[in-house]
Amino acid sequence: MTSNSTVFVDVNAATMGESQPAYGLIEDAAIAVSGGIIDWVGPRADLPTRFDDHPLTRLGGRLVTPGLIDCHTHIVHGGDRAVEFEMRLNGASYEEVARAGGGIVSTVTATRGATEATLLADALRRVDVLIAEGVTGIEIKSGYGLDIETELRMLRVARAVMQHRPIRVKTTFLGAHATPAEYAGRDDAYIDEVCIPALRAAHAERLVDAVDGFCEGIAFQPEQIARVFDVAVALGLPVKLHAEQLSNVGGAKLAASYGALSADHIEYLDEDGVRALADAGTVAVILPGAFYTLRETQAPPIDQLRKHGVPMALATDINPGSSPLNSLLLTLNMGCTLFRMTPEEALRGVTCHAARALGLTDTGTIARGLRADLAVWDVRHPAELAYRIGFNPLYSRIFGGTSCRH
Ligand code: DI6
Ligand code: FE
Repeated sequence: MTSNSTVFVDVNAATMGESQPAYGLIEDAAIAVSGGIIDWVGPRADLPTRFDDHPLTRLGGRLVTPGLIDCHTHIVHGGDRAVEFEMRLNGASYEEVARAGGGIVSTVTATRGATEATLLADALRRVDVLIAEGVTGIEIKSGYGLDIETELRMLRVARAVMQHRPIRVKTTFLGAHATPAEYAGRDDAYIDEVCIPALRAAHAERLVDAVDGFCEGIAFQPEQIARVFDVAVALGLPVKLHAEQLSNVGGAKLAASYGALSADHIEYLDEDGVRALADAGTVAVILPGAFYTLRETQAPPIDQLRKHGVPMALATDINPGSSPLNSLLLTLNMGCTLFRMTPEEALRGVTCHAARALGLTDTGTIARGLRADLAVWDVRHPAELAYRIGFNPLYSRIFGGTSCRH
């Protein structure tokens, strides 16, 4: 019997599997774990006798969900943008901020100047906040280096997080995030001379799990993103895309044409784009943090995504500029309150749909054969997780079957 084998009882399980009953809820459940893998889940009364030798772990009538997954973050970055935040609130325009060296450029400068140790220490502080909220899996992007050496350093730091914390990390190459100052006005040259060589180098060092881009009027056009995605496909890497955040330039359709794991932001997605996502099986990743911080007014087309059966994920988009949001629990509330997602849609958005947005098939629901990555909550109903604002009801987090009390 291994240390991470037990049967969790005195618990209600929101498995996030079947849609009926809501949340896949099993009251008075039993969850048998053998060697860190879920071996059986169901009503305790039906627990098979083959688990009689498993020690019981009693959870006091609490609620258990799959461990939460934050499927879109820029957690690794240098510096911060607090001064820019203050400038804007003192009336400076986005352009004045940019002229003062603000925006993505300032984070690129800070990241290029930061050591791997500094980037890791700063990232771990942000990761610890998510772990304390029951997060067991995260995605971390590059995209603030915009030169080969710093893009690789960012991805090495992202990989290193897993050596320092009990959490799963999927890395995403985002070299096509912005054009650096030294390539101002030469986007295509940047794509060919820096972005694509950096992607190849990251893949050769086994640092990258997926490839992303920022497809927007102020960033890269679909045809430029397509050049990066063609290399990703040739390297056998899945893609995802920041799309339709500030306008509709056809990013989501491009992503869907590549069978993308996800299209992210999508505030300006139209019904044609929704259909394209539905046909491709691409997840819509909803990011209320940037919408809130930038005081946007165009919400994503949640009703159309529902109508066409597009799975919706929710994520913090933790980044120093447009979304300095470090709470996935608050993100749940924002998805409901700002965008009218239901509490069940929101919870699916940070569990089973978030797993799908990362191409993970071994986590995201409480089901036989999946990892025992679980979160135990001092709440009576799953809706409480999205309902409260600034309150963390986590009782314990279980990673690979091993509990850590908080
Ligand atoms: N969309 C965003 O909102 C962020 N990146 C992106 O592709 C902006 C990142 C930043 O402001 O630092
Ligand atoms: Fe982002």
